[in-house]
Amino acid sequence: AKEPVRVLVTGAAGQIGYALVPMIARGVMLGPDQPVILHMLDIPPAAEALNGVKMELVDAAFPLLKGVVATTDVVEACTGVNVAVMVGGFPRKEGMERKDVMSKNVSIYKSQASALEKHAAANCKVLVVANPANTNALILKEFAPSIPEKNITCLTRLDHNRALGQISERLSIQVSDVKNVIIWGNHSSSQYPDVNHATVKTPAGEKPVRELVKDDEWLNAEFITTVQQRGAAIIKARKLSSALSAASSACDHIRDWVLGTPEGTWVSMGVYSDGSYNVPAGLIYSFPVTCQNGEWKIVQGLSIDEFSRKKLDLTADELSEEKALAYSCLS
Ligand code: NAX
Repeated sequence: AKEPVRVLVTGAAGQIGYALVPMIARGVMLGPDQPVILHMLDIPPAAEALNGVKMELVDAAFPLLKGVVATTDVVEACTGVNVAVMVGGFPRKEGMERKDVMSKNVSIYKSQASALEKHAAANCKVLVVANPANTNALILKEFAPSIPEKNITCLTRLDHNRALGQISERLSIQVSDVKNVIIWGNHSSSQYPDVNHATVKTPAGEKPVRELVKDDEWLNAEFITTVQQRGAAIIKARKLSSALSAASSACDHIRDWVLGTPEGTWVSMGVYSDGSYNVPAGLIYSFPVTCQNGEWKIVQGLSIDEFSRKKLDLTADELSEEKALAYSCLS
């Protein structure tokens, strides 16, 4: 039998946490034959609720779940973890300045970075979900210098999946027949959902999405804003932000990273930029990646037209600004 993998979920008493931990315990993240031990962290005001989640995990009698640690102690939470999904953060409340929210999250991610660096298992893979996701991941990277930068990522898979969903709805086809959309840049409304290399599986072989949709005007405008604004549309409808889709996408992100992407398929992940596609190095930026043997690689050589170039640069500019704001919170 396989050794259990220890998976940390921070902010586990929150709404994404509540959707995510049962998925992990059922094997959705790491596979149906991989036992797991869940480490759940939240803050003291949520300790009782966190304990309630632990009780439900016990009650669900998940065969793969070999243990549960529920704690408000960040060191206990981080000790020995192989995968860390960082969902906890400080939300933006009405009337708050961007700088104040940033400053709260910078201090959270700084201290959690040190705890992970000192206490997580070697080669721990980190996924930051909490917003501002790219910049929280960057802060985590800066304050955990001994964790290899390739091990620190942020979630843009939800945006990627939203783009697949929009194409499948538009064409009335199975979502699993659409692939290779790209989310470039920030997990914010400046992201660029790109369909220029996306394809659809048809009985006559793979066809470009543009050829099948036959409506460049829709693809260049409404499609993009729908994906960019989807989070806000969910809040409007549910009076709560996306949770089940965020949890499911976080599982997709880790599963593909650990177990690999299918041949000929790429996914979007926020990763540390090496300057590919002239994106400034030193930002956590969402790129198309393939994964093999537990490592991601940025897909190279895709053509970028002028329309796309502007959009790649715009979202990079926003991330550079966020980075500067985050650094100004450190001093
Ligand atoms: P909730 O407010 O329901 O849950 C957040 C939880 O984090 C709370 O239980 C809170 O007590 C806890 N927390 C706060 N500070 C903490 C700390 N220092 N250590 C540990 N836990 C802490 O929010 P939820 O809806 O679950 O969303 C969580 C985060 O995901 C938010 O930052 C949200 O903006 C972000 N999202 C990111 C998405 C993405 O695609 N990257 C999509 C969904 C979501 O909006």
